[in-house]
Amino acid sequence: MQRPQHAPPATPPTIKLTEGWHCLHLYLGVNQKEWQQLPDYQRAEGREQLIQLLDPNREGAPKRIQTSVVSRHEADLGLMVMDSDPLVINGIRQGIRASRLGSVLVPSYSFVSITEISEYVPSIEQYTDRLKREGTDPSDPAFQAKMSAYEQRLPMMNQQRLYPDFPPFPIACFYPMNKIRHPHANWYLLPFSERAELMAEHATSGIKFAGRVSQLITASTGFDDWEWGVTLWGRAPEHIKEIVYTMRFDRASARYAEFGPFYISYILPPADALKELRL
Ligand code: 76R
Repeated sequence: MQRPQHAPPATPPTIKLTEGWHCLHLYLGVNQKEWQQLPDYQRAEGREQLIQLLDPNREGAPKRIQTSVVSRHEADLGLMVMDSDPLVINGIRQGIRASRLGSVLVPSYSFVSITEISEYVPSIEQYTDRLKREGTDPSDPAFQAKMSAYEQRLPMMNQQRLYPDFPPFPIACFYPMNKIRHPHANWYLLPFSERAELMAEHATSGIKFAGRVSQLITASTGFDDWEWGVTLWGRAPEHIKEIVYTMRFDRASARYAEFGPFYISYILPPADALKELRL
């Protein structure tokens, strides 16, 4: 029997995503007064609890967790946490609060998002069409080579978008962003074809940073106050400045993007990060 159109899907209710991971960026500051009040044995115990909690290799650890030390004064410690289960992620936040250092490490900013494959990632067919439009002849061996390279690359790239590995780079930059809805520049009133063209231009400018910057765009419409979280990892600090500056000139950013606060941070293992924080 055919199900009526308004019936909910037959899958059971769940807090997990059909595909992809939940993501939390969490920034915490040290409350010096609270720290000074802790006796030595509690400091040591708290330190051990945190090193254990934030260890990416412990049993039950979230699928991904990265600690970093933040430059701007609003925070000292930065965490990026990803998992299929949002409660595993929440376990990190609650675990910090419930630890001996719970009153010392005070959250000052957070950002909640999910991984996704952007609607502007060209399918094989869209990629073929684009090559043709750009004037590559389908009988040209170069056309075939580009096609098969893309066919090979796409599943890997999609895996990396949904279930990302963190790159071995020492610098992380996080900021939230929107595409604006102003009367004279409303991204959401553009036809898909125009948005796709602008995003293709954006991708072309991004690819020039391959090997120097690695990016992860997580979606947050309905999950947080901004529409996307941008996480950039840099091989060296100047590449972060250069990519953000360069992209300001992409039409998709120049005309339609607005940005929240930028958090630049330096990645360290938990024990080293705590040492850096003098904890
Ligand atoms: O995922 C891909 O590589 C396919 C092409 C691509 C898409 C669809 C891409 C490439 N991006 C896509 C989507 Mn991006 N990106 C940003 C920012 O600071 C700014 O001006 C904007 C912040 C940076 C720095 C960046 C980097 N991108 C998006 C989207 C989602 C749009 C949607 O779905 O509606 C946003 C918000 C966004 C923003 N992007 C790239 C980069 C880089 C470096 C690349 C090239 C990646 C590569 O090497 O292939």
